[in-house]
Amino acid sequence: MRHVMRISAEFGSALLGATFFLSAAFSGTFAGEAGQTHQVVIAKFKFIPAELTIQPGDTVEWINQDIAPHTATGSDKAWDTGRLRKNESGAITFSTAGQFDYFCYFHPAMKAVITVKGKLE
Ligand SMILES: [Cu+2]
Repeated sequence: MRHVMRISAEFGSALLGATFFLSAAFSGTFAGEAGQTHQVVIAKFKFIPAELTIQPGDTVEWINQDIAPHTATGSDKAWDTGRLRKNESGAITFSTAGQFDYFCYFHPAMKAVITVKGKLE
């Protein structure tokens, strides 16, 4: 089962993501509501906030403020921002409800969770 859709690992691809949301909204996927974007900062080897609750169709954007590279990688490896160097960001859109535990591929002790509310389809 596919839970998420990767949009981009590069901040510069944000336009592509915006285009996706626009077309999705017009096709009725989100009942006319475009998803919101939530930011998670990675700093001092922590995801901030470590717990985040969002709605289906919302996007989470991770921004790495550390010198060390990090990732946000689903615990089941179903999704991954890829390697984020300092000041790089990566975005993942979550389209189905559920609890999505994740970690940093380079530093597995770094853990956090995204909870996607809403009805299961
Ligand atoms: Cu890391």
